[in-house]
Amino acid sequence: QKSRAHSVAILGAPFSKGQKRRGVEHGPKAIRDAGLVERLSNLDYPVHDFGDLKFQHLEKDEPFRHVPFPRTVGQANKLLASAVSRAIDAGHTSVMLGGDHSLAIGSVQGHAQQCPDLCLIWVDAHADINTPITSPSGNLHGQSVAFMLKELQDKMPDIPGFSWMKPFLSSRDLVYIGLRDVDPGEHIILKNLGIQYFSMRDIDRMGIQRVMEVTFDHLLARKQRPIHLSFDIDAFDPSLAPATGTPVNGGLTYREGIYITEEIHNTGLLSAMDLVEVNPTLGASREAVEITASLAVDVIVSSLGQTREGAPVTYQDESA
Ligand code: Z70
Ligand code: MN
Ligand code: MN
Ligand code: MN
Repeated sequence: QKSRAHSVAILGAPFSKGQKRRGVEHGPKAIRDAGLVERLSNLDYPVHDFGDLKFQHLEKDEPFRHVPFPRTVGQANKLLASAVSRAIDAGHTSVMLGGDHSLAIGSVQGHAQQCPDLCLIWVDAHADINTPITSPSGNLHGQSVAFMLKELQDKMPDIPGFSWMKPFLSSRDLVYIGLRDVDPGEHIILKNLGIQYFSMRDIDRMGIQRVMEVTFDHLLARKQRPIHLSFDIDAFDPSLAPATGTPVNGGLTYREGIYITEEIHNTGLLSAMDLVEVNPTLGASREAVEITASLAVDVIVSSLGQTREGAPVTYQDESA
């Protein structure tokens, strides 16, 4: 499998109002401090770090029902969507550093502005597919996918802050990997829409290699298309990724997580990715934060082509 030598755009998204715990807005700094740019420069790509987006925090932002900060989250995602769209348009592979997972709304929407036929791989302990009606918490980071899906359009109320976007993704163009904490309303949606998902139980039964085969059969058999990878660090077992807001026992091993990203790289189709929910204020120790951030870097460099088996020598030649 060959992949075009793309440049990489890093977009920091220091934002936490998609959930109620502060601190996840420091995720981009923690991931950069863990050596992201140096590790990427070992690969064959030019890396453009565009720094952190500057999000506004609105003074007046009344909850919508029990959903907090709807306008702040909507406006942040609008800004992020245009940044991702510009990065893709300029020929980069977009790497968005969160921030909480509500940011996937803007990241995937901005990617879809340039690549309307994209497909989405969502690696997470959670399905993040509650509607504002089904959500037990109200938190928008548990609702990101519901904003994207065309099939949920008439289940979604008009939420202030989101009039700039319309649902753009079909439920058959989405696959989940790593689920183990799914709310009752989410389970009904997954089943009603026939969404392809692989829970941790499915990974136990099938093995990660078969899970990835079926994932690509489902998404790519009809045609090759750009992939958006949205990776929530809480997909990993809490022993590997302790510094996150909602750790759930029984998560991905290191090798399962890296196998997922190696296989995605090997398709040659990765076009944008998110790495979200690293919260450096939640680790029990400095080491807990550092292993979480370092794991995030491993996920990103593996998605972009770092291999465990080494690689042939390549020569830097921009004219090639
Ligand atoms: C729950 C909700 C969630 C991440 C928690 C949890 C969602 N289903 N996502 N942590 N990353 O509030 O909707
Ligand atoms: Mn998530
Ligand atoms: Mn999660
Ligand atoms: Mn090159």
